[in-house]
Amino acid sequence: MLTEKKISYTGVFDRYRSLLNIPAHTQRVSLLEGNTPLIPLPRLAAELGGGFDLWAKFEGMNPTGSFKDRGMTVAVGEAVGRGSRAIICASTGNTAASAAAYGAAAGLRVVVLIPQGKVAAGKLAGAVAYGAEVIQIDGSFDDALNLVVEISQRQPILLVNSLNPYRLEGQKTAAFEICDTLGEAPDWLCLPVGNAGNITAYWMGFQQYHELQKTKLPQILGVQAAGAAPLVLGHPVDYPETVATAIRIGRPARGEQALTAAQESNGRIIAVSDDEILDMQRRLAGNGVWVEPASAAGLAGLKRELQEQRIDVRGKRVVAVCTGHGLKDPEIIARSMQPPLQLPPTADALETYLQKGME
Ligand code: AN7
Repeated sequence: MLTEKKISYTGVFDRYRSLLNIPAHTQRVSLLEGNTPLIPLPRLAAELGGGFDLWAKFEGMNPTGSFKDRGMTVAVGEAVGRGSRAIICASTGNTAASAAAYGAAAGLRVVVLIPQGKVAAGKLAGAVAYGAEVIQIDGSFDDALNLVVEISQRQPILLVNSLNPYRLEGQKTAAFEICDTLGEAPDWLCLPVGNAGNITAYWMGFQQYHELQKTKLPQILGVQAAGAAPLVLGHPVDYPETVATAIRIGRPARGEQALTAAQESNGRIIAVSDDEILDMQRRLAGNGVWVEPASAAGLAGLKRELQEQRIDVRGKRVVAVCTGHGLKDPEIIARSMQPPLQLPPTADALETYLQKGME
């Protein structure tokens, strides 16, 4: 006879509900997001100079392959609770896939606007697979965001970009998880910055946990791509460009809050080149953690700061947030790395090949 086994983990809404600042009408719409691994990276730490502890918070392990699921479970649950029948977002890809999945789980109409030709294949495929209405525009993410903000004010369709405060309420749970795993906050947290919702949410989360449990506060290193670095340049970027399409954003909606988070945490926001991003993507994969390009930006920034001796992490604990899975963007690997070798299907050919590597 089957006995019912107790389910031990049921998602961030159940685990952290009492810490979320959300309306009482918020429903539970969960795909068991969160509870992502904090992976130790001792070899990569040694490559970067050593003498410190390094972990990747691998957010690519969420149900749709990115950190967006933490925010979407709460934003969609709130939408359902208030009686919304439809949700809309602009997206560089991951938000679209996440909104599509949680909207599908809740039985909502989902409309997503994306910049044409600039969304990685795995993200677009996800949005389509989950049944969203995908609309491509001849414009940037920033143009798409302006459109959905305006239309959500005119029509009964709820905005689920990170301007929606409940997205941040969900995303701050990643900070709680890191503190729960390490016992307190790390000394440094590095992460990529695009529309700047995530850095804002982490800072909210670390502050809240510290007030409640004295878990300390990390210094935050936010990292933009050099071709899309409005927070470093100090002005909007009209035509952002970067290989890290997830953070190809020129007018971050929560830019002011990101700057505040960096400043209050005694950290900073810097920019790295596409080459530095791709190099770090390869290094991470070489340690068994394959992330999409944007998700390597945080660590690429750390490497730069260490190299230029602007940061001292000796004896310290550093967590890098790896926001999305490498499977999201298979094309970049085909473009930036060697294609696989082709051999005739014989043992002799294989033997000759293997011996070359052993000489
Ligand atoms: C993998 O999906 O903006 O600074 O529309 O997909 O909170 O915007 C994605 C952003 C980092 C930046 N890493 O986070 C979208 C979108 C990955 C991302 C970011 C994104 P924010």
